[in-house]
Amino acid sequence: MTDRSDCIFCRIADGAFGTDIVAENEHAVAFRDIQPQTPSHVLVVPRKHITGLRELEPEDGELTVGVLQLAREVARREGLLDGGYRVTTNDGADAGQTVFHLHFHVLGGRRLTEPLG
Ligand code: DGP
Repeated sequence: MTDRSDCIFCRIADGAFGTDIVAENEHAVAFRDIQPQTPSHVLVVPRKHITGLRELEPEDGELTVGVLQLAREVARREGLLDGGYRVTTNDGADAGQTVFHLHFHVLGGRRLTEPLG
């Protein structure tokens, strides 16, 4: 398990690598996935280090709303609201989670017929 100091998404959120931030709010930042699976594939991550959905606490309610609002804002900016889009998260190794900082994939730009994320 990672903590903040060796977490790649914490470092991106802190601006460490100069990764382009697509959108942000008080609770979350959004940037493009390095291995896009769809024409538009953006990751939305909370600023707070949480390893995955299973670690969300009751006191993270405001953060959760902030993250989902940013996902919707990303979809709007990417022009996905008319055609539709998918928001997914992988929680744990069996689900395919590879980065252990909670993140939501915002996927769109084509018809989604398969499992993605
Ligand atoms: P998951 O499999 O749900 O844990 O998704 C992790 C995603 O993160 C995967 O689609 C690739 C992406 N990713 C991994 N490392 C980096 C990185 O350094 N920069 C960016 N932009 N994306 C990354």
